[in-house]
Amino acid sequence: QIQVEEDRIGLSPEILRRAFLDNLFYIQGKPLALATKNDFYIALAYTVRDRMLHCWNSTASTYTARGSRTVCYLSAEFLMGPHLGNNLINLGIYDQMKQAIEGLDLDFEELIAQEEEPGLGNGGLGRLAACYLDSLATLEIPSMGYGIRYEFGIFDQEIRDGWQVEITDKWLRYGNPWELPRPEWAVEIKFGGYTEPFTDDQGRYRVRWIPAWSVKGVPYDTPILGYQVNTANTLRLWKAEAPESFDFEAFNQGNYYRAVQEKVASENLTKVLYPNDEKFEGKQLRLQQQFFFVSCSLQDMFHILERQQLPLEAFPQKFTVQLNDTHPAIAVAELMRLLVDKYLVEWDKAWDITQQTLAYTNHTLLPEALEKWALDLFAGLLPRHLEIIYEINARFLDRVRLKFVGDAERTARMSLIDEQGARYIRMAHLACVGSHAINGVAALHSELLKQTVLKDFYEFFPEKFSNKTNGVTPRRWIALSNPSMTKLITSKIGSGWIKHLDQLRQLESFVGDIEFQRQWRESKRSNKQSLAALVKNRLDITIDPDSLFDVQSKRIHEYKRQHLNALHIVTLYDSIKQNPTLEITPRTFIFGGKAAPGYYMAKLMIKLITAIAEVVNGDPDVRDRIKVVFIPDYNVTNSQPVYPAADLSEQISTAGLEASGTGNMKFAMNGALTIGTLDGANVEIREEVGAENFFLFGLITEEVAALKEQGYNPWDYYHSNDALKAAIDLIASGHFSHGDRDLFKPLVDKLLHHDPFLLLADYASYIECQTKVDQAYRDTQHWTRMSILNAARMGKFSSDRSIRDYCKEIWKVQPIEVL
Ligand code: 26Y
Repeated sequence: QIQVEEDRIGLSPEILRRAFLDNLFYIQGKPLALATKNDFYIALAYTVRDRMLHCWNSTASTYTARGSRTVCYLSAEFLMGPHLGNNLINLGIYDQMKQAIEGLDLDFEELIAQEEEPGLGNGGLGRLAACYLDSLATLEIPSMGYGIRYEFGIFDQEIRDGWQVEITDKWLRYGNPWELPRPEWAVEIKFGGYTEPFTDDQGRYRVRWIPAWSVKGVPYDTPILGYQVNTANTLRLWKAEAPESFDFEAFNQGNYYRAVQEKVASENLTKVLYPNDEKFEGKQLRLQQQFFFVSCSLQDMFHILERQQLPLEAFPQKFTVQLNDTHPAIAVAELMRLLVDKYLVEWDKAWDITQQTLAYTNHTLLPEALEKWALDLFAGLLPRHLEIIYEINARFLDRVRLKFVGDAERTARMSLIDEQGARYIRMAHLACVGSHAINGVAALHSELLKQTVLKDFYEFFPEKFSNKTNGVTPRRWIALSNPSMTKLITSKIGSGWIKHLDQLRQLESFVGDIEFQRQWRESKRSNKQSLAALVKNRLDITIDPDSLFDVQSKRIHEYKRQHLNALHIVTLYDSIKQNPTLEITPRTFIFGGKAAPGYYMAKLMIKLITAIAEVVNGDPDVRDRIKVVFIPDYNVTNSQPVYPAADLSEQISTAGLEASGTGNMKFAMNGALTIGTLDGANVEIREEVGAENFFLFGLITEEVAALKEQGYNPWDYYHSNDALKAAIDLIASGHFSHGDRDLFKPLVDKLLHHDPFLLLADYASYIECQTKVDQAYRDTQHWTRMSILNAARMGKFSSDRSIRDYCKEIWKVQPIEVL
């Protein structure tokens, strides 16, 4: 019996190996000789999961016993990335397990690479949620992630003939060993129908909602283990299923086919993640998804309250709920409905509870990303919630009128309902009114929020506003992704930095140490070598690890300006063609990123990059000076070898438009230098690493606004800069499109005639800055110094710091140690 226990918890290579073989046989049903790679992966995953389950159980019982206050992080997206490697790091058994597996003559890295990552997010916002879960667990904060278990996550990207092609992400195809379904905690979610007022038997005025249909929400739980602690929190994702019984029983008497149809319809709800980021589409299914996961999660909290026999008033003490953008903002109305209609709490008290419980994070200033639901669509799906929103609005606008007497325009601007023309519900307004705290995700962004989109709200309740600069987890983004640098750093300053990233500052004392510099370069060089091997393997392109690796990887978006980067490449290409003996620092331009399937211009940007790559890489005149690579299917898995291999990180958004950025942090932590605008967290990164270790260019936010104000004309820039004109003309001429002058015309025309993201205005400054990069890279010693200082000074951007700030200033929660 003791031996059985040991096999599930023991950490030595011998026990791990025995446990692995045991799982292979008893879970996958295969002996070593018959097992496939996937069988090995699953057996390995269960071997790791077994070692997490004690922590998970003790965590739950500790929280219950201590009556802890819980952070509930509500997010429509969790871009977790593969679990296996991360869990091995957090358990502290990566090397032991490697030894155990290699002892069986199996390729450990290959088995880790076997995992299909849960791509349940688009980009920055979803990945931030994942980093925050890691830090919450590591900091021993009682917390729960709540979201949607999409059957199909973000699409897989293939590049065919230079264009993006989307392939369905079947991540659950071979099973998911990390989740446990909890059907016993399913909840019912209602939709549609109508409401009617009535007087209850105590003579109270009440409203009854008679919904038209319902679905069942089934929770699937994944343990989230902290780094070298016993805390394992929970990510609870909801799957929609057909209801146990609604009226269908009667309705479907004898109609088997119809009954099955209903089941299919219910399950559609959580089928697929919407692949748009930062572009709102008022689709009914999307609103259903939002309400579904919010209602499931809030009902779950009430069940926990009941199970712990706590009164309703305790709700805001027991739970603090963070809304990750407005995607879960319907929580304001749903929490009010549950309190008022179901639990019979009077309005004012319910409103207190709601406000005290909720807090809202804004992630974007782009007007096209702000969610506003057409009123009739909303009314059709959530008639009772609409009434509640009207009531919230009426009471809120009364207060606005009282504070700003006679300012009818302000009242109209602040209304939860947009009534200029067709009527809409403004979800950001709902979130602001229903929350006690509102934050942006970088200092600049938080300031701009107060000056622009949320100005009226800031003037009305300034005390709600604060900044919480984003961060990323050093566990995944350094310890797991960059083992060579991790080893080197640890050899100098010990391993405390993985939990206390500020300790990286100790590296500063080695910055002048020639031997350390050499080791630093060697580590970077080996990471570049690995990426080069991957590129060779996947794309059959040879890239030189001694060239400067210049990387821009992120969602493809006009405001992120991948096409500005492309203009630089074309400019370099053109100057080599004009002067074939031109001496430049050899560079490899690396791109990665997905375009929203319906975003035509972004897809054309991908085609432009791949078209330039084709010509540049195939031109013997250029050889060995510039290479261009587009890495297909950029996701968490594929990004992990990219950050450690970068020399230069491209963070070149139009100032004022990138709320924070988090890739910028991952690159700098891994020793890349940044070329960037004063935007988002770039501002703070530059402050930390020092202006002399950062390549700054471009207009600042105020200049962008002023230029637009005075009337921006890209045409003038085109005509007054020969290099710019030459680059654009070369694209327009069909040089990169086999003579086709039409292909890139929409892109070129937009730049010449509108250029809403001011590429042409920033071009000269960007090129000049890139020339400085070119020169700086030739001074190897100095570049190495700058690289070390960048990594050494990134402590602020650990998500541990972000989470500590949230805990102290918004959530008011304390760590609870799990023994
Ligand atoms: C409304 C819907 C279409 C929608 C879906 C996804 C709207 C927005 C998004 C995603 C937004 C997003 O990822 N924003 C990014 O959040 C990061 C984390 O805070 C920031 O670092 C990054 O600057 C911001 O663009």
